[in-house]
Amino acid sequence: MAYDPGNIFAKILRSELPAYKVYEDDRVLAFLDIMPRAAGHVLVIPKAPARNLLDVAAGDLAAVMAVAQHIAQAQMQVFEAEGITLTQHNEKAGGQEVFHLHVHVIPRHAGVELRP
Ligand code: D5M
Repeated sequence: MAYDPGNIFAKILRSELPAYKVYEDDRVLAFLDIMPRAAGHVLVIPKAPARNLLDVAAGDLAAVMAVAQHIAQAQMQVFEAEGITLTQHNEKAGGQEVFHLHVHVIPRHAGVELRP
């Protein structure tokens, strides 16, 4: 499937929409999810266009995952998390709603279910 530059995260990357940024480098942006499933829920995206896991360049995927690891390590401290959940959806049938690759990084606490 083709990449649509009109997607919400592409607009965030072009500063056409606001986001609460928590990390940025030349290849990756991380920001708070607007519908957090737990406090501190972060999305990590490549700056280069990629619809999802199925078309992302390997180097961009590696950069996204390296940042996801750093975010997770920070969440363990900042939110006193007891665990971290990563989720990542691909295509509508896979649960994807925004068609720019993103990895959800979600702090977890024992016995606390994720919000719907
Ligand atoms: O998840 C898409 C995620 O994107 C979902 O958790 C809400 C989030 N979202 C949607 N719009 C925004 C904006 N404007 N800022 C931050 N987060 C946003 P998916 O994996 O595609 O189902």
